Amino acid sequence: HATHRRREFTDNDGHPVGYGRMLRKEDPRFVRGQGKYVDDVVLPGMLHLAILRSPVAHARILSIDTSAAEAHPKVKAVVTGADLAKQGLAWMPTLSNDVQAVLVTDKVRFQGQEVAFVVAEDRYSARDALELIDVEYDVLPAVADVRNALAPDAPVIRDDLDGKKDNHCFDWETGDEAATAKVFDEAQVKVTQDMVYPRVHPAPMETCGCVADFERVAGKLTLWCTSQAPHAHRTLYALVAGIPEHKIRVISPDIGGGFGNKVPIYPGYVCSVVASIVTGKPVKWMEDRAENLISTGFARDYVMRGEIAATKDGRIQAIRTNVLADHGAFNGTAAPVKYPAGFFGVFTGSYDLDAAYCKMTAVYTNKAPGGVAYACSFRITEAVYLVERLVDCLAYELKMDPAELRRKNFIRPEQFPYTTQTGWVYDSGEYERTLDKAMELADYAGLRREQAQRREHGELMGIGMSFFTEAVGAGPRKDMDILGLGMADGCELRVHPTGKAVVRLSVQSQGQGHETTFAQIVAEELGIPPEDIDVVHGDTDNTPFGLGTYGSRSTPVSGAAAALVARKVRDKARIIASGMLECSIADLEWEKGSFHVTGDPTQSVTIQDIAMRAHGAGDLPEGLEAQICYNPENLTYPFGCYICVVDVDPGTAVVKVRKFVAVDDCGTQINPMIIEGQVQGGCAEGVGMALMQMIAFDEDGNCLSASFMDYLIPTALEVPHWINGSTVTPSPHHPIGAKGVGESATVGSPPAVVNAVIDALAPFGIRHADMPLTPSRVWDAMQGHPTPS
Ligand code: PCD
Repeated sequence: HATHRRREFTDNDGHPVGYGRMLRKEDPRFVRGQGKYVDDVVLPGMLHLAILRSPVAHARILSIDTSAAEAHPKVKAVVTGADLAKQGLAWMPTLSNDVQAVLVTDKVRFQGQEVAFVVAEDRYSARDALELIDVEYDVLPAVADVRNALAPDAPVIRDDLDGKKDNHCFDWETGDEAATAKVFDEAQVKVTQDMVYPRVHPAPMETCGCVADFERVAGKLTLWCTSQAPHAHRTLYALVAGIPEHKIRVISPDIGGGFGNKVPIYPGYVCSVVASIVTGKPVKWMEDRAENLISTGFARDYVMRGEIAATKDGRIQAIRTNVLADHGAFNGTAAPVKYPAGFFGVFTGSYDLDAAYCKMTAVYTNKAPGGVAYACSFRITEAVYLVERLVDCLAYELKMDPAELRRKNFIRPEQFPYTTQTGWVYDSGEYERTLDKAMELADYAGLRREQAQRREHGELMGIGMSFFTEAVGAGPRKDMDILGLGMADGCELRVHPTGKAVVRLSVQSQGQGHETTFAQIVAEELGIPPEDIDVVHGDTDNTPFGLGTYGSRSTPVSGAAAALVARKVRDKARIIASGMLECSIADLEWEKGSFHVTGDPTQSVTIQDIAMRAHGAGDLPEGLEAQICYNPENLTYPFGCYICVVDVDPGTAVVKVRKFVAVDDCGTQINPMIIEGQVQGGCAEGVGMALMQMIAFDEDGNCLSASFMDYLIPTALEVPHWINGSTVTPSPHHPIGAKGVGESATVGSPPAVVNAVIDALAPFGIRHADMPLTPSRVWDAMQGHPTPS
């Protein structure tokens, strides 16, 4: 593993180069309030767009009267679905080959759906004018509970689809049904558990929005947009709106968090583009918080029945699951097309099984569309929750320690690369080492002793563990594309004459620190200090094509591209160096940003010398630059072990997370400080999902979680001081051995927290209760009747 060796070295002047805990280059800008977000874009003559949203979940539109709004002195245009339909723009494709209404033409299908828009001189007038639009709704019964969606008398939501007579969306299965049934039939121990992963929302700090500027003379559209995938968005606008692709420029400036929420194309973006074309002026649209929560991509919403089969002494043999998936009114899931259930197939977890099977039924409901991968590489969060809860249920029935049960069933190091029963090829892993480290950091044995003592006094202390394996870095082009666009990434690198460099990425950061870490990757390969390397991203006119940032794919895909493009530049530098040192290429050795003649370190040239020479007088054919496109051969499979300790107040049922240990293995680490930040943020989100959050609906389809008064975001008060640890098991197929990590904690932490709460409630004979474990739900569980979710 020579290429995986950590080389924390300094350049000739003693500056650190390459991997390590470097402070983030972007932070001086952010902490001084100098970030430039979409809402900071102000153009001359810019107009403002506001969207009228449906107050009801399911209704035919009988009439829309826009005359009063049009008469408002500051209003420039009012547009309805009927107007868009005339241009063939009333419907748009979703990322999963469904269609979604841009503005309602026939009937409303979820509360908050886009009905009309107003363009006015300022934001306030646009919003005021919404109130002047008169819409007559003929309200229909709504399907709000996924379990009722397929009832024979359920109202048909998608009657726009040809011949559609029910709310069925798709069926999907994976694994071997017969082989799994056989294992279950013969198994000594079988445990079945129903569980719900409730609908949650990414709720990034910055809501979605854009500024569309269509220049009539040039015929060019510039769209500043909160997008996690500017290149993919550009191509889709070109295909749908018919504007030639080179006449569209998508700029994703600083983004205040994405978490999957900014992957889809929302009606608001399309409306803004239309508005700019119609008015000939730049048009800004920014959602408010309620709009973001009720209408943009939700996540999860899986109703799962899990079954686990094992021997009496705790060898897990098979897992089987049946899932009812709520996809809302339009299937807006963002996942590679061949994977309608995302990467849910990894529900076999970190364990060596004999068989596995999943059957899934997806349905439409009168709820907002989505199914985005909220800090989750395409449904891995649901998969990990399922298996990690099931393992704890099994431990409960076998009266075994959950940590030992896991250890006993791990895929062993010598089994990698390991093909799971559902066909995923895990690249590398050393699970036991990570488990040991977490148990040591948490003092697991000590915690169990303390728990036993506290229980004697009626105290409810719980210890929960989860061990997860993720599949991130989509993905191999042969299997993975989104609407026909293969999931490879480009990268371009130029070294300027003075030895400073610029690297252009096709991915786009939403706060992860790419300006730092991608400079570090190039620095590691070229020996140029990261401070001297500028990272350009988020502008389709200035970066190579690629599929964007989600599913923790930047490091696995673009990170590989950055390393390889730097090696390509280094190969060019080597040729130039051989000319400068008048020796053959084979006689050159590379070290710390310089080449020297083998056996004579005094005969050397630095990468900076070479850069100047590459651009100097003489007959060298080209400068010092390169470009590549990287198509990953496999996904990367990071893993980790999380241990959570909670105390439940026996009088109020309030859960307090007291301690949380997270040991992550993401292969080679570029910046351990950033990795810890990623993990801590994701753990906080996990505590939120496990204990506080849910996008809830009443039976009429009214969204009950449309503000942060109802949809709770964990703060420093609700989370403990995190304890981070790591192990390093490089990916064998990634050029620098790195795996993704951005979503590991959101994936791994909810089951750890829930397992801890259930463990605390053991004295009540509780085996399961559904998230979010709010005081009322925990209280109900303590009374012996967990709330049905
Ligand atoms: N890293 C390092 N090393 C390794 C890995 C990694 O250092 N080995 C680092 C990098 O570089 C970056 C980070 O870390 O910086 C991350 O990475 P990744 O894993 O590759 O990822 P990305 O792609 O970059 O990103 C993405 C993610 C996601 S996906 C999400 S959700 C979230 C995360 O990211 N989001 C966010 N994180 C974050 N952070 C912030 N701040 N913000 C945000 O928004 Mo999805 O699918 O979209 O749902």
